[in-house]
Amino acid sequence: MAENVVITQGRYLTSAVKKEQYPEIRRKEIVFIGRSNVGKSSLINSLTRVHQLARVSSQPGKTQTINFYEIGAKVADNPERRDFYLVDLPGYGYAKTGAARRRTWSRFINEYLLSSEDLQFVCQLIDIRHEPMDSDVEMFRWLVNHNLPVLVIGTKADKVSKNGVSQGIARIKQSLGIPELDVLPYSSVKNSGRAELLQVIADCIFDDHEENE
Ligand SMILES: Nc1nc2c(ncn2[C@@H]2O[C@H](COP(=O)(O)OP(=O)(O)OP(=O)(O)O)[C@@H](O)[C@H]2O)c(=O)[nH]1
Ligand SMILES: [Mg+2]
Repeated sequence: MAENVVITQGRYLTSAVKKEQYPEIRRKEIVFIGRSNVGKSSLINSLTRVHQLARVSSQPGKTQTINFYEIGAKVADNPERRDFYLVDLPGYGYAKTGAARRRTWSRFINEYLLSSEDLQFVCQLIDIRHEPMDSDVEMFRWLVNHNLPVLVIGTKADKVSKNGVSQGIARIKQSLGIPELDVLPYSSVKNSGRAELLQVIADCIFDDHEENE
């Protein structure tokens, strides 16, 4: 499965804090959301295999704008390349972020999430090692309540044992209150989960159903 989907290019396109700054050329978008430091930017680098495409930091609060990355992908037995956007967001729930800043955050992020017509699904990242925080549960419910499809990803899977991964997934499902939820474990250090996530993305960007309707 790993080589069924190939990323042919990945480059930073633009950053936005308001609508006028979204990319002019419309493409399908897949967005990454999660607490500060959970590993959103690292996952984008792992997925594209473009070193330092998204800026990573051990200090939470690194990403402060909506960052659009233009990605090209091909799938086996299909000569056509498809271009799409991976969208990196600032993290939520950063304790040092003041109330004013949190309000600004929610304003521009909510505006983006609710107004983008090209948004395909939201990858919500939750640290697999810990019990999801209230902010994670609130964000998940908010997305579901706004009919945004969510794929939950358990990050930093390399930091726990195989057993720890299963426990982490069970804990996430329980906290979010959906026992049958699919949670994808991911490690940006080992690139585990990458082939599975690429397949989900490829299924979506090579699906022409909507356009043909
Ligand atoms: N071991 C391990 N460390 C990781 C993994 N993913 C991210 N990290 C580390 O976690 C820290 C935060 O990673 P980022 O990718 O910057 O996190 P972010 O979610 O983009 O953070 P903000 O931009 O602040 O919201 C960095 O020190 C990364 O090296 C992973 O899969 N495994
Ligand atoms: Mg980041």
